[in-house]
Amino acid sequence: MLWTLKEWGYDYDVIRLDPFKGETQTREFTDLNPSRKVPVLVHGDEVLTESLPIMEYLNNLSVKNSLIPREPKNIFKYRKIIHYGLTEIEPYLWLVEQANRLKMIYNWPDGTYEEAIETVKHNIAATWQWMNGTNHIAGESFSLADIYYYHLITWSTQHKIDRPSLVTEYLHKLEKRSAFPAAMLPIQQENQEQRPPG
Ligand SMILES: N[C@@H](CCC(=O)N[C@@H](CS)C(=O)NCC(=O)O)C(=O)O
Repeated sequence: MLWTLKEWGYDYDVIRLDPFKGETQTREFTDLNPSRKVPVLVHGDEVLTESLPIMEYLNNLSVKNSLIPREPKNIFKYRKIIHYGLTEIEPYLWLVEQANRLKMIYNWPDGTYEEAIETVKHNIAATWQWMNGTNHIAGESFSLADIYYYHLITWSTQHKIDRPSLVTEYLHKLEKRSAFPAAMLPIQQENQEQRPPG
């Protein structure tokens, strides 16, 4: 979400909450988001939750520089790629987290971690073709799908899931964008040690 705010140059303030310290369980926060998840965006009277819809909301505030394709064929490709990540990759990455690093909170049966890792490996490998021979994952133009997949791929790498070199080159290309948040890499390393990714 921070990356998207920077893409359009919006002004924002960040309040960081640590779920491990109960900071997402306070009355003040659950009034904003009863599911107790970050991120939450407060924009005027609007309280917005869920990362991808927030990114799309921010996109739609900016009439120029849309990061969502506009042509029907390209919209389909963009939506398919996002939908695939949301349904076939991200839930299994969460399972990997819950059955491993967060197992003091969750109680998944033995073997869940291994099964979830295999599922992520299999499902994410099907996406490598989308980065082959094109500048960006949903076509030639940069889109919100690139931001989302940067997050998914680097998250999978934290679990030692290999990727082909063309995908590493794709990630490096994204990191060169002027709006790429410089803080993102150290935050991921910190996440790996102590907090849920996101
Ligand atoms: N579907 C949500 C997931 C967000 C999410 O899982 N956030 C994690 C941190 S990255 C969280 O707030 N966890 C706190 C908790 O589960 O108590 C989204 O896409 O925004």
